[in-house]
Amino acid sequence: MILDCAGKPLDLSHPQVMGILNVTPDSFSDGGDFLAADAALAQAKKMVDDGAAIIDVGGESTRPGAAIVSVEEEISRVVPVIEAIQAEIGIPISIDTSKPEVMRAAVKAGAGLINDVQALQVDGALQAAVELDVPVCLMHAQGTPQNMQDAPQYENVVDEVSQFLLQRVTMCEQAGISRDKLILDPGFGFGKRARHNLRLMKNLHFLINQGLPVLVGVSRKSIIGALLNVTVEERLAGSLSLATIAVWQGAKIIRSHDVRETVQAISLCNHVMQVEDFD
Ligand code: PT1
Repeated sequence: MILDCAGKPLDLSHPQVMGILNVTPDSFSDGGDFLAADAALAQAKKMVDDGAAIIDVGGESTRPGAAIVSVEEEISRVVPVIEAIQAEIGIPISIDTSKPEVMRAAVKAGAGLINDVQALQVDGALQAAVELDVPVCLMHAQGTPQNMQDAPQYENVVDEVSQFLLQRVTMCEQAGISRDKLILDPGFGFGKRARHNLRLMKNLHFLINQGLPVLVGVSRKSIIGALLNVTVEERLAGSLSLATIAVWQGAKIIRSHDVRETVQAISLCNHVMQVEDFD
């Protein structure tokens, strides 16, 4: 299955890595647009060399407790970077945003997929996605990054997350986005306790069985820190382990900071999945 991301193909016939390109002041200097875009371009090129199939550009952090960024600020961060990398790399670019104005500016600059941690629930986002006519990743979150870890609660996290995502798929279809443009993501770390994340991971096949490609983002997340008691710099092994568990169940896209290592892990996993049982 190949997704058309504004003219650039994303081959989902085997699992792929989405490289994370954060364009926030704490990632690439600040303010100085050209320098920031230059450093971001270098990192994007490295991720392509390392085997990324898509680059996810984000101008607003969504980690727990992150600050809100204005539309203008977010656009001024992501657009120069998207323009710079779109001109030089051949793989699709996704825009990690929930704001319709940012979606429009980013796709105009060359992004070919909308990655929305609020699943197009912000006013105007669904309409923007319809008009932009690019694939969309719909993610589940309970609450907002500002409050989501305060008191996450579920009766049945697997059912609730799946039902939410399927409702959003229906909303998209009714608005005119065909389901073959949609990707689902349970939203690890977005309003979930460790046990909720673990149940979602254990039962990921349930979401995968709904028939749409599933994206998983666990790279360096605090669930790894909480369970292994490791700092954010020490979370590579944990990230690869969770990525492998996800791919084993059929996840098609792994969002990762560590592209090279993640490509290797999921490649081996895929070899095991694909091997014939007998000569
Ligand atoms: C994700 C994701 C994302 N994660 C998609 N987009 C982030 N589709 C940004 C922590 O617990 O999983 N899927 N865009 C990053 N967000 C977080 C959330 C980062 C939680 C860290 C944590 O440490």
